[in-house]
Amino acid sequence: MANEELFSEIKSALVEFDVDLLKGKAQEALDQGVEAEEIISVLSEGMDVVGEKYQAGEYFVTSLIIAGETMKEALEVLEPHLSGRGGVKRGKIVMATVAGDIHDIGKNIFTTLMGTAGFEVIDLGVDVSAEAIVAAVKEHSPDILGLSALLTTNLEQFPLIVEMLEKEGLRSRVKIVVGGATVTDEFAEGAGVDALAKSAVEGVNICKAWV
Ligand code: B12
Repeated sequence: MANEELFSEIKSALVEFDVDLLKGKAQEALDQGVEAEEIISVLSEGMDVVGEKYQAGEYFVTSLIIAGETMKEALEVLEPHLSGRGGVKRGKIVMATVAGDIHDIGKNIFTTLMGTAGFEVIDLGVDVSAEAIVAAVKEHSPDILGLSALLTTNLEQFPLIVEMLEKEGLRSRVKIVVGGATVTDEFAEGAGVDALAKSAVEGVNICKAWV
């Protein structure tokens, strides 16, 4: 299939950090009528390849940084094409990447999609302490709390946040969705959150069903 070839070119351009080629290929895919959301999934697969190369010792931390920057450049091409649903305000979400973790590309994709789906997004940023997250839930009374984590060493922030919300009497007032490449179903279940989304698109669908 023609798309498959283009998708594989997009992945290689990302893995080789060829920003110009990547932007050109992303635009080509858009011109061919491929949905921006689908191109983001292809880019995420490319990021997995970068992660594998890092794990194999073929790439270093600097490569991860460059990959992150390359991905952000490609997202700039795609963001104006994400399907919006102007006007309707569906609900409010407070979003954060948990303490100790500075990965924000996945979080940003999810918050962008949530914004275009009509949600009011309060993005607390990265490396956000459990205390600050609970304080934001108290202050903003969101319908949903979204948490992102990519480091297995920091996943224990999820049950900690759930416990703190329970202590404050806030847990029953907010739905919690978590995401991030290293979060497993078993962990999410044990952490006491309401849902784990394997992708940003899946996350948006879960939130739409809730609100
Ligand atoms: C780019 C990258 C970085 C960049 C991040 C730049 C940035 N601005 O985000 C930098 C260089 C900073 C970095 C640093 C490190 N990284 Co790093 N990084 C990556 C890499 C290659 C890609 C991550 C990414 O952006 N993926 C693309 C996005 C789109 O995917 P995603 O985040 O999973 O998000 C998608 C879904 O999961 C979902 N999603 C994500 N969050 C949420 C939340 C909600 C609520 C919902 C609904 C959905 C959702 O939506 C997205 C789109 O579908 C991954 C490898 C990988 N396969 O993930 C390693 C990886 C995550 N890093 C890793 C490591 C080890 C590190 C470092 C410790 C390295 C070091 N020695 O310094 C540091 C830690 C820094 C810190 N304290 O956080 C490991 C983690 C291993 C582990 N099991 O814990 C990985 C898995 C690489 C590997 N294979 O070893 N990293």
